[in-house]
Amino acid sequence: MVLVLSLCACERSPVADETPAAVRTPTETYEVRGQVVALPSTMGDLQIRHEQIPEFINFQGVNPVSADGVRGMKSMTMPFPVQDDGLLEGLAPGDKVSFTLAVDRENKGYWVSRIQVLPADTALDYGVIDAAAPDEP
Ligand SMILES: [Cu+2]
Repeated sequence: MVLVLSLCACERSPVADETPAAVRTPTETYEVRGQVVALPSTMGDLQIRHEQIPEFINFQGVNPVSADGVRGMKSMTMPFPVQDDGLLEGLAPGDKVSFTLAVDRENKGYWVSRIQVLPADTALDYGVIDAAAPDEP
């Protein structure tokens, strides 16, 4: 396993943004719940309205607390690159989902590495919505 990983590292592009997410190693992963707002299109990435991520560590290595006392990343609607387009199969706007957010802090990148549709009657709790990232389009 170690050998495979080091071979991958040798083949990596030196430019972080050109490295497919699938061959990057995340510094952190988070299990997050939310709702699909829009599928990827020519306009951009998969959009998910996600619940608060209390343990989130930002690119500066800090687990922030907002002025109104919310720890980590507040609930918001934001774009997510996906590790593999296969993850999007059968996914539709409005679906409630559980997903793994992978973060590579060193290269300031993040992506969805796993996604699973939850039952439609799943109750989501968005708590305090981030005003800087408006929830409604
Ligand atoms: Cu967010």
